Amino acid sequence: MTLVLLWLLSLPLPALSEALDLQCTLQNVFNPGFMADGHFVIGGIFPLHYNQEMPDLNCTYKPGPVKCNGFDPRAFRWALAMKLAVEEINNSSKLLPGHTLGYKIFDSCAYPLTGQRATLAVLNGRNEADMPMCSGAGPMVAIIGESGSAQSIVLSRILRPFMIPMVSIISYFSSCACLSDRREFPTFFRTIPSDAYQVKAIAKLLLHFNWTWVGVVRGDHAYGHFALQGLLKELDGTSVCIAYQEMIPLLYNTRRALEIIHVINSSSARVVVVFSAEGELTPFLRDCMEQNLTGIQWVASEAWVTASVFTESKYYPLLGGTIGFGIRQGHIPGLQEYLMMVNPQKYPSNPLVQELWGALYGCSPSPSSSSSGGTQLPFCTGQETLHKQHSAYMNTSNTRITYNVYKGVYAIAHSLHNLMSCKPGNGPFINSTCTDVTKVSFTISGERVNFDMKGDSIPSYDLINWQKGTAGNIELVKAGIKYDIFIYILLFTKNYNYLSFLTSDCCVFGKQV
Ligand code: TCR
Repeated sequence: MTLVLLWLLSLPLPALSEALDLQCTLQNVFNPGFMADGHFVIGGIFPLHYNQEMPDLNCTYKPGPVKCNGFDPRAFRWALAMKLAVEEINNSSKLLPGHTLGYKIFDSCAYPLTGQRATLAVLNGRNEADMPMCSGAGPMVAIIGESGSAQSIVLSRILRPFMIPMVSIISYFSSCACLSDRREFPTFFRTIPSDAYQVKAIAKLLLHFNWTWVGVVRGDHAYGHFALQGLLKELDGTSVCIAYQEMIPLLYNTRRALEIIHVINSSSARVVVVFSAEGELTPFLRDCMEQNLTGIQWVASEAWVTASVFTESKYYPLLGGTIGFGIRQGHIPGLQEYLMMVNPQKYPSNPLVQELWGALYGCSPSPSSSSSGGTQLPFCTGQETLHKQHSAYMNTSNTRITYNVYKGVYAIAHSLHNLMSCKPGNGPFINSTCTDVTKVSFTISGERVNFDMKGDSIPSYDLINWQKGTAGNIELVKAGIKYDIFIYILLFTKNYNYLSFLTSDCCVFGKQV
């Protein structure tokens, strides 16, 4: 802290004012990936890169800009789903007639600190009076984001002191039960169910299969922490006991991973519940493979139970039989065609589209850009055709998170629509006023969407089981196939046993049962 202060004081005056002048410059150094004007603007924050390179902060010279590495085509698909939804709404004569939505989409690099910068950048220029130099757009009404719970906590905390009640946050995959606390996160909503329901379901699953001795591994973040606490609470007083609780460190290190693998190996518990996101789990599972870990029945949290990176055949001995609850999927009409229309020729000055080409084809349509490692990629025309095999970007067969993003944008549009078509004196709130945007309810892709008092959506999960595919790869199979499991049924009729249809031949298991 003192060092930073000394560094600031040692700067010549113009440099000092430059360092302190945040007004509007964020917009320049931190450009939105996509933006469009409208009567109302929606911000979007997506983890368009896997990670970021921390600038050297030794305070002997001005730190360089943050560099984000590892472009994520899947997150790019989420961002485009937001853009598609906005464009659909703007073309609709029924929803928000006479008004347009604009958007500004930013990258959080899957990291809370960069997410914080993205939040400030989204808010910057919120209205002309506040930021005269950053004019041009309508008022910011909501933010679609953030991704991980840790990032959403940061985002909500930044917005809260400004008391901007209109700026609601609608997250597409922050599932931490902690975010349901209305006092702490008053404007937070989400289109993913709270983990409070998932841990109830996992506890039921363990009891259903009589898996009474289990280990738990979790990531080092709000998601992992609260999911573990929730599960412990659900299992309290049942016949299931926890053999160990281990944490994969945020900054992955193999030494610690080997210790965890040793604990798993030497415990007699053969069932391991893992609350982790796919990115951080990848190096851990690679180390598990190297250590030849087998015979484990993995219970996957929703964040990795549908992760396509683990479906290669080499993972079968380790992961075959994995079971867990995945969030409901939904169909987005026209998404595939929309994604196919994106190419570097159409967006010549958008660096993200250039990076998409780098990630999908290993080539660069602009001679000056290079890959994340700094090496020059071979040149390509930008006219290459997108195929179904570019699955990280093009796979729209079972959209879950993408669908959550899409639903979030529609939720905002319906709220605004209700707000504007409400007649004063006929509104549903105190003194029949029309002020609450939170009471929104609509149908999309055959699903009724609404939020409870805590901003949570109605939970519904698919039970997913990893079975051997014909090519030796892993196939994600919906166990009890015909059924979607609507867990909320259980919550309202307490004794409803929603797993009762699962017979012992429903699934493949990773351990001898
Ligand atoms: N909630 C996690 C992050 C996460 C995720 C995902 C990441 C969830 N589902 C799917 C990638 C893909 C669930 C969190 O941090 O809240």
